[in-house]
Amino acid sequence: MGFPKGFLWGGAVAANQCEGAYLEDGKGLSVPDMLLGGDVNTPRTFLPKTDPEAFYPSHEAVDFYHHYKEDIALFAEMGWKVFRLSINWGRIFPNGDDEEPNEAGLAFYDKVFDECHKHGMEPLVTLCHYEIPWNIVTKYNGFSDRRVIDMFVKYATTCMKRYKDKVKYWLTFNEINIACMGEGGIGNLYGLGLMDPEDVNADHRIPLNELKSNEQIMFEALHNEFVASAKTVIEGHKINPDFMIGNMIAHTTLYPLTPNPKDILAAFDEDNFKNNFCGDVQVRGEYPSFIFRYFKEHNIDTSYITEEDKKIIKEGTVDFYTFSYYMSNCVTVDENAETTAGNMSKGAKNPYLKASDWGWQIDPDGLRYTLNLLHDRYPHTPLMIVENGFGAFDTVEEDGSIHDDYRIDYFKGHIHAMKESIEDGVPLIGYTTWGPIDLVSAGTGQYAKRYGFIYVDRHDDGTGDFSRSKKDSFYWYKKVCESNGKEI
Ligand code: BGP
Repeated sequence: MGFPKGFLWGGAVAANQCEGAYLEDGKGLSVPDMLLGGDVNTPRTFLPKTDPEAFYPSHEAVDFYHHYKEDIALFAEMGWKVFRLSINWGRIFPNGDDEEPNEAGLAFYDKVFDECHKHGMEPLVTLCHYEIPWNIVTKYNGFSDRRVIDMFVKYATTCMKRYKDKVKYWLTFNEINIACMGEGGIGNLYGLGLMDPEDVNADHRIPLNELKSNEQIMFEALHNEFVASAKTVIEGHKINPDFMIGNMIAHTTLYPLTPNPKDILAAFDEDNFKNNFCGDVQVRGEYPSFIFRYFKEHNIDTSYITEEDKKIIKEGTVDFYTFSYYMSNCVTVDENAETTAGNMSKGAKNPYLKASDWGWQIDPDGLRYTLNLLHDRYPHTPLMIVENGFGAFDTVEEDGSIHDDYRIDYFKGHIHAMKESIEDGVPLIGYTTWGPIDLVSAGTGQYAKRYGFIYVDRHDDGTGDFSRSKKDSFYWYKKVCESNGKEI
């Protein structure tokens, strides 16, 4: 059977991780602009005071802002049908709460989308890939303030009206469930624009209501994102009924570590909380029953979920479900079990899997399993994988070549799993690999954690001339796209 005709092959980036030009043409600061680079062992940290020595990787990133023509031409050379990118909210509304949009920001994305179409590629636009304007963090404490719902919807509809003939595919919030991933500080700041009250550096933080727990505020903020997302779907379809508007979930597949029924149930509960809760709200249009047990046990007062909100969430269900897939983890009740070193989603170590240098366990079979689970759960909803890739240290040979066979192996396994899932009857409509061009890592802020088919000469010590070159994987992925997945 193989991949269907018109399958959307491509790649995915986020504005804050590739654009740079962080204050150019009227852009305001957004969350990642305030985060320092980290390394393999140190997660990114937030630095409130301006330190001239500090290195903020998003400020220049890989300078896509000035290289977009060259980069899009390289993507097209690989035979892509779709390019997933985000609009940087702060380019359009620099403070998030501005009256009027910033024309220079809108004009930049006009040029980017025109360039995509020139090369026969559809843009797939994420409206918020962690790029919450910094002013919304400091003035409103992110999405915990209901007023931010309408700021987001205004921003989203401004973009949808402007690009209604240029962009058909839209995603509302990147990895909306990051809040449930146990990431704490940076996870909440990225996903919800919430400053961690425990963060001693957080001198911009506005005082939280002392009567509310952090978790209470987190769930309220997440709820406000659900409402903002659903309103965007409703308004978007009025702007152009042909729009396909999706959600985006960080899916870390979870297995019980042993056949102990206690492990099975622990994995089941964790899977529901981390992977299914947000997707259920956005696809089925209502909060799943299991989450109310969690709310009860954690003393979450759910009176913030109004009848009006429920109607909006019901009406604004997504047209397709998209997700990132990098790894699987195991779950156990055994507190002494060995854990993975992963910085994003920790879990028990699976003795059958190898891991990347960052501890992310490599599991292509888990992708077939996941696609089938999702199809079972949401039988009438098309699925798309919008992130999958292998972060690695690459070596540039003397002649400039880069032999990244480890990356090719990773992709081969996962694309094979996609093929198998299509045989299983899963309605998979597309695949955009993560970081097709090297960019700044979201979790660690490193350049050294490279994902690209295209190498960028830029390093964590601030050196490099931003020149682009093709890795071996570039030629390999080109064959995949051009043969519609026949040659892997
Ligand atoms: C996802 C994010 C991306 C991306 C990717 C890889 O969570 O949506 O922005 O960066 O993970 O993670 P990292 O950059 O930490 O390797």
